[in-house]
Amino acid sequence: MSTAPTLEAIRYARGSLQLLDQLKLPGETVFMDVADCDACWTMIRDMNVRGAPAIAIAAALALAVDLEASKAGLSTSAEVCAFVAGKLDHLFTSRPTAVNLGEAVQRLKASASALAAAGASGADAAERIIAECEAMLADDVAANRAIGAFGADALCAAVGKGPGAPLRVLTHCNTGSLATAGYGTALGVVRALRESDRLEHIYCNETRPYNQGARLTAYEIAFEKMPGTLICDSAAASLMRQKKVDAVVVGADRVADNGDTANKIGTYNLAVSCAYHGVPFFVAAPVSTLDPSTKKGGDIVIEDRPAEEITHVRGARVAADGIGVWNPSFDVTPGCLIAGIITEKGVVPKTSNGTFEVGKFVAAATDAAAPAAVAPAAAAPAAGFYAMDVDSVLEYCASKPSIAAALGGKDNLERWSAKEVGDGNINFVYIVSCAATQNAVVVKQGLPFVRVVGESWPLTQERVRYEAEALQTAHGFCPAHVPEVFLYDASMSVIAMRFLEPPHIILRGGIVAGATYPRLAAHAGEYLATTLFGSSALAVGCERLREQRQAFGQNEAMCALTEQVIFTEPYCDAENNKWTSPQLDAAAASLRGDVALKTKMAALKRAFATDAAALLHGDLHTGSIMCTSTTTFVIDHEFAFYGPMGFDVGAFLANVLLAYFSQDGHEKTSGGDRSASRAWLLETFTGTWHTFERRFLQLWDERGVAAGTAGITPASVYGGSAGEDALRAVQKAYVKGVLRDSLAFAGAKMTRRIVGIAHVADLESIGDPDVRAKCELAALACARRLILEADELSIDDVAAVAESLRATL
Ligand code: ADP
Ligand code: SR1
Ligand code: MG
Repeated sequence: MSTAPTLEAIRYARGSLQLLDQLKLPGETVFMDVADCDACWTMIRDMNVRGAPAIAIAAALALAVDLEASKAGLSTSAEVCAFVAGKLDHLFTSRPTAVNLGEAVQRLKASASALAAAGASGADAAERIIAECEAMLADDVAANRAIGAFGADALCAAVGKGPGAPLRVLTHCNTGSLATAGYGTALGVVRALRESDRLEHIYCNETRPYNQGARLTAYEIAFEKMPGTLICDSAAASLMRQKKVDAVVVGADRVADNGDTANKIGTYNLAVSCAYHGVPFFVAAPVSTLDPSTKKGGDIVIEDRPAEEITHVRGARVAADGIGVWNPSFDVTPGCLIAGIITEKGVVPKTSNGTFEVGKFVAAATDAAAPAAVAPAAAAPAAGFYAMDVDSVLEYCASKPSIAAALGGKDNLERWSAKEVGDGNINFVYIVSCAATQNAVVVKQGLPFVRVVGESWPLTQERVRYEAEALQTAHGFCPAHVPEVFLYDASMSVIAMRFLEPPHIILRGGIVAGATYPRLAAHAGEYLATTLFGSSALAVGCERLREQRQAFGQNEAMCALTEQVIFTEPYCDAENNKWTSPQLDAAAASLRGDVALKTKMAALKRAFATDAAALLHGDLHTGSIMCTSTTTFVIDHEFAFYGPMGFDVGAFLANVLLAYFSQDGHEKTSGGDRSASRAWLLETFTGTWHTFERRFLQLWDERGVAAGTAGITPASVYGGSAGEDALRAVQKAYVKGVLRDSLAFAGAKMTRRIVGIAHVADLESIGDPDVRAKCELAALACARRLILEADELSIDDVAAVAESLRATL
């Protein structure tokens, strides 16, 4: 056994011993000289060898040194096995937190036991163990290079600056060649970025109190002439605030099953700052540092370091005499603050609740030679995201001044409580209330999947931004019918808004129960007219409309979902479809063969995708409306997009008609007379359209001309009575077009609620399937006419069609 592997392990220091000598602390050797196990134990304990991977390799090489010296005296493999176990058990006590050390100890002990069990000779067993120790060195460098490659790509993808744009990265402690066998873990990622011309700047924290960043990382950076800057640990947040950091990458001493990560003290501060500033925070570590047997960060034992590390600098006391000292060696960063854990087998995927399943990853990584799964970028939650529950939502609210203020301040924190009331298909909704002030807020959180289906249907959390913006825009246009938003938190995918207090209930629920809402048509018409007109070119002009559309974005995922579940699936043999069977089997089959309907559906889908006339709600059914007998509020704008006005109007009308066709079912199954409900629903159907039309044209007259919408409003171009006539003609054609679209979209919406994935309680709550099926067949017949005859029908015609179809029930 030569000393070469040990020197190779510190190849970085080799040419620069003099410089390193100046950097070292009194008594510190900085690099590991050839050592036996006893010396190695001391060097690990005294931090002369630091860095989780380097500790493991140092221990292995120390074992090799001792084994080489003693092998002649070990005549059987059982003796070798006992020798190895004794040395390793002792070495392990030098730094029990270092998971790589434990892993190396277990691995080498297992190899020795296997050799003994296989009846190897003592000499053979000793040689094989020495070879395995030396191989760990080469393996570590190879693993680090793989970490570097995966990490460079992961950081670039998370930062999203675009191909080729270099990154400004911040790191903590030393994770480079001086902490590993070579290349480094987190610093390996930085090296890989640099090697591929993707590093603009590397900042390193000095890493108090032992200053590994200032002494070692800074040394490595300077030695390789990287563009680098040393900062105080306490300057990191300011650097982020000045937008000088694109990403942070650190190493790890131990990663628990849920992704909680123990690393050098100060790491947690960095992660918290990153979450606040929206900077992706990564951990880079070999698979050997992942420790699924430790379930969570709280289970990791943190060692305290000597007080002198803080009270003294180079032997001289700098702290006041008599002061107490707390000097933990590590802290634990919760998995939810970590954007990705980079290993030599790929990036550990994040679960939908924002943490990790490290054990699953390790099992896959150790089973397969190929890299394990890399986290899918599209559905990965933002750094800092975690899925809340009724307890954590309280802490969350306490941390947000705007929410705390809405609850009446934090003085009564202990009297806050929360319940989850989400009854929709997509999200989680908490009502947080204060028993002392009687105030309440609604906190809505979007998870990266469709709630009603589960994690198998991922859904981007970007939708929450769309919802927040659309809610705020709609509130601006129509404050009487849209709740106020207090907060939008991108990293947590949270919207906090006004709680619509009892007796507000979901409109659909009220209708199913037999209630009527005399103000609904007026309120729905007002909401539709003000929001659709206000966001259209009629109000803002063509140029501004284009700017607004671009600024808002596409809400691609939600539009794609709508296209799938409304325009496509009901007319195909799709797995998601469901209907009252066998009663509706024939009707569902005939939809799939209905060429006329399919042709219209293709045109509607095209209009949905291309007619970007106004900012729509995008999902305006009666479950998206809360009301009392005198008030009406529209909520749940997560499907918002710039689309055809008729899509929103049609959605509302469709749901009123579905409610209308369900009334007979309720009458037959639950008793009672629903004739008043039926009459009110038809009045609401026609009344909503009439209110919308009247108010829309009023707004056009009042504001359209003033807004200078030339080309859309001929009066503003031509003036005079000819211009006036032209304006009226344009207006008439415009609203006729909106009605045509509205009826056709209404037909599509009715159909999908009967044969597609998501049904409505109006029909679903009719217990008797035969009765329900009859209502559904009448609604389907009405829907077909709406789709095929949208061009010819007036709103009153449709009411008459509905009445005559209902009479057949
Ligand atoms: P999803 O997007 O999952 O459909 P919703 O926005 O429809 O979620 O909200 C789900 C439920 O939460 C609603 O049906 C309603 O009962 C309740 N809710 C949502 N917003 C409010 C609010 N502002 N005030 C009172 N209750 C609300
Ligand atoms: C997967 S279910 C999708 C439906 O739920 C929402 O409420 C929308 O109506 C959407 O179409
Ligand atoms: Mg919803």
